[in-house]
Amino acid sequence: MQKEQRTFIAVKPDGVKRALVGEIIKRFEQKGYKLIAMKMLDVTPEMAQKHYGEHIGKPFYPRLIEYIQSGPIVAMVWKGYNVIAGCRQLMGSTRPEEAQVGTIRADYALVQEYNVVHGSDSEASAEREIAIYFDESEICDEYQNMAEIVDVRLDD
Ligand code: DAT
Ligand code: MG
Repeated sequence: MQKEQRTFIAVKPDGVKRALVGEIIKRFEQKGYKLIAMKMLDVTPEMAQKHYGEHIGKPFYPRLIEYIQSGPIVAMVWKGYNVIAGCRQLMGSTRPEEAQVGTIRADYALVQEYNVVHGSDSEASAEREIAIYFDESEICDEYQNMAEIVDVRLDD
């Protein structure tokens, strides 16, 4: 069965400051996922608390909230077959030192406190996180990407 999903991806403030936005987007595009929304923004305290609500009370929570507000992020919605797990795979483990070589976090990050990219971990988190950062009217899901256009032409 086709498992078409949406996921929320963000280039975190350290990724933006280090000019890794294009590199990170490139990896998801090359895989074949479809970019359906994107914007740069400063995360507000309310957004930060909603985003990381599951971590409230943990020792690293205050620094996590401070870090995600330490500069603009690039927020995105991606769509595709198994996109949630697929993006997590391309991102690599939370701890860059445990991430597989070739993943974003292994290639570009040293420590989990600054791991350059966020990606939703389940369908429920994806929909919850998308709603924090985007209104449904901002999502451009109507266009066909080249893979779909080529498929249609070849079927003619
Ligand atoms: P992920 O971002 O891989 O989904 P997570 O949801 O468990 O990981 O945690 C969110 C972020 O919080 C993570 O990207 C980095 C930070 N973090 C997690 N565990 C941490 C810890 N033990 N010490 C410091 N920062 C941590
Ligand atoms: Mg997480």
